[in-house]
Amino acid sequence: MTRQLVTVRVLKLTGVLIASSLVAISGSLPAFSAPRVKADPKWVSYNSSTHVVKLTIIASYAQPTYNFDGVSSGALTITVPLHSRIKVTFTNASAMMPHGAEIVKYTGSLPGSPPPAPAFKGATSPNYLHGTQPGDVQHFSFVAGKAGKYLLICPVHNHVSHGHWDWFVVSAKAKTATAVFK
Ligand SMILES: [Cu+2]
Repeated sequence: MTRQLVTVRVLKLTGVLIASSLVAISGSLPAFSAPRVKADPKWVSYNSSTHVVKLTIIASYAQPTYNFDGVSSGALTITVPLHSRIKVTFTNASAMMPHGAEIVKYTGSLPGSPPPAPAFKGATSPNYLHGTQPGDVQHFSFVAGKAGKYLLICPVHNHVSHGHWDWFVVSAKAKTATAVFK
């Protein structure tokens, strides 16, 4: 009896290992087929005295897909108060390819390549058209000076068409900064 139980447990463990391997393999497929891993809510914070938003953006987070903070294609909406200063820590967690970050005005459709200029002065990762190299961490900062609907995009060639974008909203009504996942 005991021996049988042990066998079952080993089989279960093997099953888990196989499942993990499948997840790892499917991670190389487009983002919509990959499991979702959401960011830590602490990655967005707002200081109402200094009007500073601290924002952590990680490209290719937790899985090797075209994602920001784990999600793609508009599944993340970051909202910040109008006139706040956004201090971004941007990490490219991909082991394979460059990724960047840029805030652009939403015009009713997704931008092509090359992308338009940033919506606010300084609202890109450094060298954004070429992206940040795998494993690198960079910082950039800008003032969200005009209310409206914007996109957080990866400006690297054709990445938007692979789903590498999310929403960025500048709100005159917002009292704090938030990140909402679909
Ligand atoms: Cu990208």
